[in-house]
Amino acid sequence: MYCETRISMEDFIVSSVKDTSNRMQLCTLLGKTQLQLYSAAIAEPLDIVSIVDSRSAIQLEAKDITGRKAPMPEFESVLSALISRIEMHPLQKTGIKPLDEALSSMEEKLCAAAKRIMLNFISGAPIIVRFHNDGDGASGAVALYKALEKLAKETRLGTSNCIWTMNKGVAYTMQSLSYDRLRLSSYHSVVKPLLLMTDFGTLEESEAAVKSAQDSMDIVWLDHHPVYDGFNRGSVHSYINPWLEGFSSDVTAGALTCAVAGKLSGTRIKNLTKASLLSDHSAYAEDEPEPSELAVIMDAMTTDASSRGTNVTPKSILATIEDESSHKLVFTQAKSQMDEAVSKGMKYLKARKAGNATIATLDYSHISENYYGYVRHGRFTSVFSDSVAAKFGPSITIVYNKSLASIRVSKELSGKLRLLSLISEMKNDTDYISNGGGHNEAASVKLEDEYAMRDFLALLYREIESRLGD
Ligand SMILES: [Mn+2]
Repeated sequence: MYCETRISMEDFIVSSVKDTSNRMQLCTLLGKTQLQLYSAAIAEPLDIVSIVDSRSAIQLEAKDITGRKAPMPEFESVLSALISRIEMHPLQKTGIKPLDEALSSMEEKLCAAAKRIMLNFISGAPIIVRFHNDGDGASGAVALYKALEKLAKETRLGTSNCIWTMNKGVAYTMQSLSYDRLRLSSYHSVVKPLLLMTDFGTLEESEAAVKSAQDSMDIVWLDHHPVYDGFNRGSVHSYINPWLEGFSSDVTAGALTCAVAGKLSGTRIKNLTKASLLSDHSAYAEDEPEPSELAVIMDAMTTDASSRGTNVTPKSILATIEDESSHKLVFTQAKSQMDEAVSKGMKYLKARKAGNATIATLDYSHISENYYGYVRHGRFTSVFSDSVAAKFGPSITIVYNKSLASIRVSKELSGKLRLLSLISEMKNDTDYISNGGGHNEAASVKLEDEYAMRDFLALLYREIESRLGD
């Protein structure tokens, strides 16, 4: 009788503990398999627990905790044995040749990022996913969410260690960091917590917070914004940016993140990848019905949440996408608002020539009072610039709103104009630009106050004319 019990007895190592609101702990245990159990007793990372029958165990009891601690090498070998059973999936093709080539040249780095995520997933250590509040950021987050849900089913683990946050704005700030630290305080794990950032953060404002975050978290960072002079990826665990790999912003952060999600679980990512291209006006974007609707819905939901100051999760985005009537409602409303705003903008724009190109300028006050939600300054400028290009050909679209100017440059002009360097020269030569940045095809400039806009525009026209003239 005693012998039988010993045969079925199994040792597990506590790899992660999450405090829950009902004074129970949720423990992730690693042994011959991975297991999650609630515990009324206090367990700590690296505790060895003995569970008589792991299949029928529903709760960890005080008597299960042996009082012995696992040495770190033993924990590591148990974890790596479990992970080696899960194979990485092959890189999925999107069918867009230059994009597939870019992604496959980055495959090794994407795979390393996926493996780093897997480490936390299997060991129950927390993963904070922060995504930029637009369709590109959201597409990557939705793909990752689907991938981790699928993995959870396959490994019989839960996803309570995954924390989803829409990042309002383009920086990882000290405030973001202190919020993340607060949320990590209810977890105790052997493996270091992980912060995954997608589609934002490559700017000087993030430096301090990224640097101090690394005491308590590893960072996997997928971005496609141009790196600035003096950018130092430092000791960030994985920083993947097409600009450092010989490509440009056309390879979206969503495409990178979808590729990582596909590697993790084989979840289908084609339409989400295409939606990210459309949302960010990538040169690889193709107008297909399903991805276009996805892009509009993700743009609309993230914008709406931003304007209300609330969070939107990949789970709620998926729920909207998958429910036929909400899908239709969100899409049609967003689309018709934008169409109306754009045709109004086309009436009020002022056009001038610069070499063979057209500069179209619009005062956003003609638009802003009448539209809420999906129609926002930056996104309006992107959609509006498509209509401007359709009417005038190669063009530069400037939409200004009080002290903020949003600028779009047709692809065929962007190499010659080099918008980012133009903005930084103007910033050095004048005293009214507080900051500016983005991509060479899409950027924004913030002035010290709205009264400087006339001077700014006059100088900008001259600079554009001189660069495009010769
Ligand atoms: Mn983006």
